[in-house]
Amino acid sequence: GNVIDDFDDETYHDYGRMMRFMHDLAYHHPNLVKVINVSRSTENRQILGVKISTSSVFKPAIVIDAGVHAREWVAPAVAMYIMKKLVKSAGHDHRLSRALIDFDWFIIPQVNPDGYEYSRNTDRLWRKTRSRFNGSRYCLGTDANRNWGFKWGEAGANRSPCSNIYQGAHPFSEPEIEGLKNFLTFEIPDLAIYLSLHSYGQVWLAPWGYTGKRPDNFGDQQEAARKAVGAIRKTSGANYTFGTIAEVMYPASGTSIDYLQDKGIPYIYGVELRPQDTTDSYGFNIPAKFIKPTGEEMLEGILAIADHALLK
Ligand code: ING
Ligand code: ZN
Repeated sequence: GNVIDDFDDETYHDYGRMMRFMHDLAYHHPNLVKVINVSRSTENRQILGVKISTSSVFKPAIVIDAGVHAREWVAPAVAMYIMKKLVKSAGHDHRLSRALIDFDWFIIPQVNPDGYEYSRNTDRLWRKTRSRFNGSRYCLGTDANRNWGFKWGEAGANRSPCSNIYQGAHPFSEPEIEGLKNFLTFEIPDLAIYLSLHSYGQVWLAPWGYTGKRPDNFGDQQEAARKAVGAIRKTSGANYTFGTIAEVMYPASGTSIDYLQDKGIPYIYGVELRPQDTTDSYGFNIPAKFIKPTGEEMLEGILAIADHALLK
């Protein structure tokens, strides 16, 4: 084998292993892959991603982030699966090569590395970052998906640092999120498609989260999402439901989804990956053998969105 094949798709790797793999990809595919520096965490871990691109001219971008919530381990694993698959398929698989010609791909698999390592080593069900604010002696961490500066602190967020949906001391208080926002704003001139990977429940989510109302372009977003959900079903048989965050899940303010919708990005989705069951199954502890099928179906879903976006 080689260092690329040796990265096991069926293991929940630690943060350091994932970052090494991204450096390996860039080293062995210098004309296709670059490691990008997105931000640093509270505990000073680097938040890295890869840019996969066949040209030095900017193209419309697809951005995929994962690991915003620490315990949702399948999400970073799926992000790693997708980047490996794309790079290995370049110049071999026609459809994926095409997708690399049409778009610049940015994959940021570990937005919350401090939380992820804490979930691995100390508290499996940890969700938040690991920041600490004055006034909170006992409770650490902010919900990184309540910290964005659009409708911050409204419905579905909490002001108590002890809450699992704590919004943070102020918008973009988390260096992880401030850095990601700046990266998206200043380093990506034409953001066409943004997906944030979470788990679990098998739900394909569109804006808004802060209100039950639907955005003006909901019809087009829904059309694209229906194609994605259809492609997933065709790939694996898995059933994903679609709707807005507030409609299908619950109100949630300060998410990346709402922030980017407000900025006018055309295709923005949050995806709750496998498993589906909310009562009696694996939940966040989905076994590693499900990484591959979840990654395969998710890649098909994203390609369906990409096809749709190209037609517009
Ligand atoms: N669920 C999300 C949450 O932040 C969500 C709902 C997902 C909102 C994707 C926006 C984007 O509460 C989980 N599982 O964290
Ligand atoms: Zn989540």
